[in-house]
Amino acid sequence: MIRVVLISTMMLAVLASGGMQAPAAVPQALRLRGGSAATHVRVKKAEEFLKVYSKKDRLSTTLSDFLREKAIGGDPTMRDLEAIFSGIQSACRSIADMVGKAGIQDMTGMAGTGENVQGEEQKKLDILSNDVFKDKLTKSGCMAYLGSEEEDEAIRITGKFGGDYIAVFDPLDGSSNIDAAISVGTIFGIYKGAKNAEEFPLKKGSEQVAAGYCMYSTCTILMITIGDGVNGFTLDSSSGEFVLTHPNVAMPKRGKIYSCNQGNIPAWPESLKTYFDKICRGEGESKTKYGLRYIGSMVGDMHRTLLYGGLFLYPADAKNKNGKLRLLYEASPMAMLAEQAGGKASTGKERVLDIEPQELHQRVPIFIGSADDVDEACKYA
Ligand code: AFP
Repeated sequence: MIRVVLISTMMLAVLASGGMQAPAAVPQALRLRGGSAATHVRVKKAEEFLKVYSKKDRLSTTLSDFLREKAIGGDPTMRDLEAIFSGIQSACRSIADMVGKAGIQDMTGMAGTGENVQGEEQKKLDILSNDVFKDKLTKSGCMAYLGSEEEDEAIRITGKFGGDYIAVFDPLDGSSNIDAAISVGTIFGIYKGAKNAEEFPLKKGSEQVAAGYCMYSTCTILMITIGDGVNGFTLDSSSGEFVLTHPNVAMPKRGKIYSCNQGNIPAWPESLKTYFDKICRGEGESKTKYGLRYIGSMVGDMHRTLLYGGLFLYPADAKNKNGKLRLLYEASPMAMLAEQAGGKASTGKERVLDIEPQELHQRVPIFIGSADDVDEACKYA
């Protein structure tokens, strides 16, 4: 009976018209509940009809629905975040499209613009992704400053689009992998309170109001936190919507995978070499034998670590005294996601989110992942 009530009169009328044959016999259960043969046929037909377009497609929660629901109630920060994420979604859709078509549209390879402020050569897609991300964030109307991996200095947003927020981002992290069609991603952190700042305000990661990444891989996934857990949304290419596919992500307390550039091991401190020797033999604290997975694209390596657990690290070594990864637009956003999913992120000496940044492109060593794995590794850092 409940199902009968749920089906609208209009739908039933449509289904009932069309020369359906009455069934030979009314099932016993329906007769006992007083249902007629015609009702039975209509219900069955409606059920078949509803299966054609699956419930998942009709009633899925999109990122826009998710944020709208949180904004109901009037929290002004949530209303701003809705606008900011609308820009981020739009930028990520465009970047996913460009990444997918890179080979066809001659967008692979170097841009020929020389090295950026990090001393790294820019790829064509670095420049294009940066342009898209800047444009969409600016048009959110919420931004006061944008700090990008691809820009030497932070950009001040004034005029009609000027707002109170700071976005720091790496528009296409792991772009050295692009030409081989390996996973890459966009990483971002969002801060508040910059409206009247004369200079780019450098804030600790713990002050982020939101953070996330978008991974461009076998599918496009946007993982976000607004400070109440981590949720993941997969781009449905037919509707263009990011659909909630990974609600309330919880990282396992311990994993059995480690992820690092093992080519750097000769330059690592001896204590860290000892740690890896132990976990590879199953002689670490968990007595589990660990395996190595390394993409060389932080978003891909962190996505796996968030879902499966384990440890991702880029420690300081003899060559990279401060590690390689950038505090503001790589380490801090990932640290917020890790902590919000129940994991940890440390430099080996202190919590990543507690570091007072000194400059936009500052580098920092990082140990990030399952809480127990990070704790154990930091004893050897
Ligand atoms: P690219 O953007 O130059 O490919 O660098 C990627 C990255 O910043 C980060 O995503 C990786 O985890 C890390 O560098 C890989 O560094 P190695 O190539 O030294 O392993």
